[in-house]
Amino acid sequence: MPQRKIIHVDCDCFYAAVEMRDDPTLRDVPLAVGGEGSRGVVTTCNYKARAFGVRSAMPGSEARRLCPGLVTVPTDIPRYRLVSQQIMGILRELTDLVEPLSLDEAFLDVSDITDHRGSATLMARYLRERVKKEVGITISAGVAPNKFLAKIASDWEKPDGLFVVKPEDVDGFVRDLKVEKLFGVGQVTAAKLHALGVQTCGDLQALGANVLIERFGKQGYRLYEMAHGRDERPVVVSRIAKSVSVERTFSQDLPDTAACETVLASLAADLNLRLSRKGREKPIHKLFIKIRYSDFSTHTLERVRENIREPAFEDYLPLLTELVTNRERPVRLLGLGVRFRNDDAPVTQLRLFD
Ligand code: TTP
Ligand code: MG
Repeated sequence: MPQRKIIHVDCDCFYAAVEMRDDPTLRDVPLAVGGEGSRGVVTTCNYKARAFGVRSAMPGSEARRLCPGLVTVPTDIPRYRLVSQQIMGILRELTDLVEPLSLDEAFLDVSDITDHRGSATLMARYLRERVKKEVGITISAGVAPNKFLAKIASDWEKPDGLFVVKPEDVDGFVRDLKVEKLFGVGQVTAAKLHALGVQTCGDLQALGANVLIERFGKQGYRLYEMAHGRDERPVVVSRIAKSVSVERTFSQDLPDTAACETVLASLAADLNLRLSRKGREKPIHKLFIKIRYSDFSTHTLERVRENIREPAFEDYLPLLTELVTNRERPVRLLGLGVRFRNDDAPVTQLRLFD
């Protein structure tokens, strides 16, 4: 397998960074997002607040005890989501192979990108600069031959940092790497490893695969692989919900299209129920209809229909009329659906699946 080039980017104190960007009075004070009042917990805080020991998931009361001057603001996820979309958009201009892990974090596989002289380091530098200039917040980046090292690398020089683990540096880098840094190693596993005298990946290597598999099963093998800096997990471009649909198979074939029209209304009602649960906020781009005849031949038709919020029976009737050429043919299944406008991802990304 040829050497891969993976970039991991992670925004610095993301929610807090957005708040500081949008309100200059918050820039020079210790700031927590969430945790106001007596009950809430801090979602994140800026680096000034971290100097006092404030952390994510800490009750607000404890955070204020540690940092009496702490300013708190309420969380505003819709706003962070917009910023996130803008950042992901910049990443996707470089490559389609972007795997977001959360609003503020993503892996990119740039192995085949020839821009920036094909240098992943230059690409990461470029992404950091663009996000800073166009979005107004800082991101940290890690560059490495695989995901787990790239993720560790992005954290290495945080905040506003870039760290590169070159293929030839992997051995040296992992040798002294603390096992706590490994993916999937929490307090429990770390304690077990410490009990075996293991502190670093070098110690893990020395312990050997057999002992690790014996003690930790499948995870033991993964630990052994990571201890050598190996991780073959691909960057996965996640599939976004692109459509919502309902369909119904009839226990007795509907004799003709007239009969179909009578069930169309109840199908439309079902569809709206699903939509209200699954994606009323997403803008509809197309309506589609599906029909399967008694001989199992299946036909679909879709038409662009924007600016519809609750697609109704009347909206689907023209599609049915257009699709059906023989109104007397018995129908076994009828389905309706909507496709959403895809604001999050470029069309090229969808090609991977379509
Ligand atoms: P992180 O990337 O873990 O943290 P961060 O971006 O705030 O800070 P860092 O500079 O260390 O990367 O999480 C991203 C966002 O997710 C964070 O801004 C707020 C949210 N979040 C929570 O809501 N609860 C949590 O417990 C954590 C860890 C994060
Ligand atoms: Mg972050």
